[in-house]
Amino acid sequence: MSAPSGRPLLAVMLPTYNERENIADLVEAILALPLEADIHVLVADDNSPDGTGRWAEERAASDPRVHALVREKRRGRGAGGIDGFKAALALHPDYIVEMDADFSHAPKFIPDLLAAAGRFDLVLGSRFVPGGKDADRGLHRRFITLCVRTFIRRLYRVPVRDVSSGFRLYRREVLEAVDLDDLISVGQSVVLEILRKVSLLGFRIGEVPIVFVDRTRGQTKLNFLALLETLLMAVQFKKRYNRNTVKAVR
Ligand SMILES: Nc1nc2c(ncn2[C@@H]2O[C@H](COP(=O)(O)OP(=O)(O)OP(=O)(O)O)[C@@H](O)[C@H]2O)c(=O)[nH]1
Ligand SMILES: [Mg+2]
Repeated sequence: MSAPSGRPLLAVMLPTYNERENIADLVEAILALPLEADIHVLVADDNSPDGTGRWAEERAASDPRVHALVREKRRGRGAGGIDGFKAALALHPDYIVEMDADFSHAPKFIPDLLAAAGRFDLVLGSRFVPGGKDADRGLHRRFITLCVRTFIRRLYRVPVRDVSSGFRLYRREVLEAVDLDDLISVGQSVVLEILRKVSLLGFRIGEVPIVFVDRTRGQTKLNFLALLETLLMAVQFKKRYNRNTVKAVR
């Protein structure tokens, strides 16, 4: 469905936990983008102690383009993002973008994601295609990403490079077909779970270059246990989703 303006509607879903130092600037930067689409922003917050959710609710009260989904307690990046997608779909957008709320994913790449939406159903913002970059990340972080990437590409046999990118644009039909209620991820593994399902469903997946930068404000929530959990979940998705359990839509 298009917005009343006749232009396509793009909903940007931001999962947040303690991003008060980033959220205000980020939302303004997204709303200011020069796009051939009406932009809405949905903040999916897990009742952050630092008041990120409260800020979003106040901002939403004075701007119809801003929406806040504040859950009672913290349940994880995956569960938070899934609820965020559901709330975003309720806005009847043509496209949904998901991105981190710590400025690692720069709003300036959203127009590139949208431009590729004519050719692909799911567009990944990719660090590993020509023009893309994993800037300023510590060596051990890059090594972790490389291991995850190599492992997942072989496990799922998906022809994409940045499998774990959380900066993505979906056509609405893709998220509807994924069946969000069927997802089991709680944490970061949600990006892999959705990628697995989307690829089995036969949708076109493409990549556009992005430059990923380390967060400069706020605290990281990533730790070794979370990484291990993501890899174990990835193996589980391989068994849970296959050509028999997930039917191609085209
Ligand atoms: N709703 C919700 N969002 C979360 C949760 N944990 C993390 N996030 C958000 O998910 C996004 C990615 O989390 P980050 O902490 O940046 O994880 P990362 O990018 O792997 O690691 P760093 O950039 O090094 O901090 C950010 O926007 C977080 O605020 C959670 O439990 N619930
Ligand atoms: Mg981050």
